[in-house]
Amino acid sequence: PKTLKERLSELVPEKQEEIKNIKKEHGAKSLGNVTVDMAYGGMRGIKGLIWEGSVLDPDEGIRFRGYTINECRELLPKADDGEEPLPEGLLWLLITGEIPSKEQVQALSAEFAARSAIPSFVEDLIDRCPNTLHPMSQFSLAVTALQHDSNFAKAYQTGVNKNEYWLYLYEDAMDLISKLPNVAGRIYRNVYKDGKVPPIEPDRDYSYNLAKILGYSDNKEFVELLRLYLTIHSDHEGGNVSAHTTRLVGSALSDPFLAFSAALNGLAGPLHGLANQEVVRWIFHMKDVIGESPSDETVKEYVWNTLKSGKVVPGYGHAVLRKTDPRYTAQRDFALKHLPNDPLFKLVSQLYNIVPGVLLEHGRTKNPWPNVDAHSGVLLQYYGLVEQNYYTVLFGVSRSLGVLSQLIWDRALGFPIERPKSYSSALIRKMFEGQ
Ligand code: FAM
Repeated sequence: PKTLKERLSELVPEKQEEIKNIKKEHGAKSLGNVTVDMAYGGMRGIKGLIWEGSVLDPDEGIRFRGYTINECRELLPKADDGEEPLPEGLLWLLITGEIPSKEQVQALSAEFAARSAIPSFVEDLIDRCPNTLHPMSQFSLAVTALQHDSNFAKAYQTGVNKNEYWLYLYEDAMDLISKLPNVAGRIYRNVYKDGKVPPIEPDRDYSYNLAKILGYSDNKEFVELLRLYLTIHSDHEGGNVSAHTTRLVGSALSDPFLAFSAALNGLAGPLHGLANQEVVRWIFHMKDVIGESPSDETVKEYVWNTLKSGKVVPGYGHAVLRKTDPRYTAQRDFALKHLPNDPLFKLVSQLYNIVPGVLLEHGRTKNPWPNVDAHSGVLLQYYGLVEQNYYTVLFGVSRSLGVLSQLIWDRALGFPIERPKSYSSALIRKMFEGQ
């Protein structure tokens, strides 16, 4: 069977041709109007990006290359000992648009393991971080430092032809994804354990190896959870902060390490990826205030108190989604199967029954339903990975799959440097009030 790079090499010229034709046929057509409100409102609703790997429907949620999460769970290859999809297969799907064979996925697992070592100076850098430095900051600086060995940056310096950019970008993307378990695992072991990092096993899958580095691979269910987790957090179309940042920074021809570390800094924000940490913190605080098994009434009051004190309810709401996030539902399915009687899961379920009603009554948020972050923490807690400040690192490992897949295509398709136009408020007034 073909390797991912071989298949991609066949697809690149086809896709280049397709885009040329799309631009010729439809290039002058409008994707919609841009209003002054949109310019002030975080560009919400402006259709101004092309993103091949996934499209987010407000009601149905994400589809990866046209496949829903449930379809991916069914169709993507599984490990011999598992039922959840292997994220290696999702990467193949995101890059090619095709469902890979089990053999092809196994080859990717082996490739990731083979490329997984990180330079000793990056190990030293991580080891020298104080435990009080947030894991996401350590993650970001380690990924920046991996830039040292960027194939793309080197090729650019030696004056490679731009038609070949994507080949080097591909190598960097594969290197970066492969090295993330060693980076993320080292941070975890340093901050929360004794600093000893076990080796990657060359014949195991990516999620198993990540679980092993973290110290949880003896639990098969946890490995399964990671397979699901890494699959569903990978990509959420192009406009979210981490995806758009990767695209934006990469468009300056900064290499993938620089682009992805910038994305991690965005993912570390509480309105984006840090929300999974915030959800657990908020639920623990709730338990402290109203007890382990509170009545619906007291939960409702706690939610109202959060809103009245001018804070967001973490894990609820979304800029695009208008229904329950299918990534939430997939994790809920997992919990119903593996931990139906867990008290924390019961609290999360109780919140699911109560929060949307409160948010609707509050009347501000456009989407009262839970997003992916409302559920991920409780699953990790159950298996003993209780350090919630670490959770966004796992989100980051997964997000690499989506954003780097697209970055390969950005260069293969010759997308230009991003540079939208901005106006000042004075100019807006001049334009519409004629002053
Ligand atoms: N709790 C309280 N208020 C909320 C809210 C929530 N969960 N979600 C939205 N609002 C407020 C929002 O702050 C805004 O208030 P103002 O009018 O006072 O400015 C108003 O409702 C309208 O906002 P919106 O249009 O519904 O949402 P946005 O598109 O501006 O923002 C989110 C989207 C996700 C940033 C927002 O819903 C939020 O802050 N949620 C909580 C944090 C969270 O869970 N983030 C994770 C998102 C996730 F899926 C991810 O990136 N991983």
